[in-house]
Amino acid sequence: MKTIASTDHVLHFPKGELSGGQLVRPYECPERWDYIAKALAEGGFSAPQAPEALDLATVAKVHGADYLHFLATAWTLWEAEGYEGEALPTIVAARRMQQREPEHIEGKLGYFAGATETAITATSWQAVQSSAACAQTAARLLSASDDSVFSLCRPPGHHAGYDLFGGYCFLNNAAIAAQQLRDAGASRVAILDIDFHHGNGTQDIFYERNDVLFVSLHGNPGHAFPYFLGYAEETGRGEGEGYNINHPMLPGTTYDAWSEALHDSLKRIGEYLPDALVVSLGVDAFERDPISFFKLNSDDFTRCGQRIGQQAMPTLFVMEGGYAVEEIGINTRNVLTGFLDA
Ligand code: OKP
Ligand code: ZN
Repeated sequence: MKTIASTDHVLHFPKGELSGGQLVRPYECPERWDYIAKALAEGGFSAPQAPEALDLATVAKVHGADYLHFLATAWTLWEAEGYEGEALPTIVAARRMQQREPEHIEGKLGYFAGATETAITATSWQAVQSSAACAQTAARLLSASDDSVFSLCRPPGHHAGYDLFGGYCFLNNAAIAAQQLRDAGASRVAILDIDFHHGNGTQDIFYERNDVLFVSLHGNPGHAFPYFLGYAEETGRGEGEGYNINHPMLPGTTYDAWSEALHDSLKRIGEYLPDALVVSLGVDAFERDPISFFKLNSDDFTRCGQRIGQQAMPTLFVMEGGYAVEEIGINTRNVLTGFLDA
């Protein structure tokens, strides 16, 4: 299994994340990438390959043009105001307010904010594009001939909606991979999201489409970020009706219950007969993750990978979350080795 990764990830590392009423060192930090790369090398995986250039035409099929223009110019506009800190949204386009993009950068940040913890820095956009390029390159390899590929994306992507950033995400790497697979000839693509958090951005992007099935296992939105999406009754709309499946689970969920949802998800995915599977691979369902509440242990991640491997589908793993930094490498590698050993 090849790994696609870009050292550009270091270009996105805000000094502050708004958490617990403070600006703290972000949970989503560059060491996450280092630990994963190290664990893969120690596990005998081949050295990561750099991505090809990102094709923004593919990105423009899953994100709005105004949103992409905002991401590309946000820092310049922010800096021009003479602000000292990093660009953080302080207001959002809430209920009963105009959904209209303002001229001022403060307003633009709020208009495109899906959450307010995530800062934009001078070099974030380059890191974000390189992260998406990893997913797109991995998808090209899968379309060409590889059976499975791992895209070591950082920053992650599954909270990035059609025109929303937040939850550490800017471009939806898994969605870009799925779109790339479609454009290269796949008739149907399934996305399995096993990150602890609901992939609200991915759901948003494909909610009215039946060519991409989205299935997610995550913390119940009544208790967990992103709080405002991810309930079981969200099943898709229009042509997409029936092609969105959510498995919300409560605090304390262990592998016994979690794996039942996994088995159900993979059964539904099998029935969909996809030409390819994209796995949004977060390992924050881990029992010692600092911001999550499931109870999977490191061996459970191996079992999870084995179960995914039993589908025997062309599979692209896209890195999402995981914040128990010292264990993120082992847990990620366990999923991949479990998959390969299935
Ligand atoms: C991104 B991914 C910490 C709260 C964190 C944002 C979580 C984003 C998770 N005080 N809220 O899905 O792993
Ligand atoms: Zn997560």
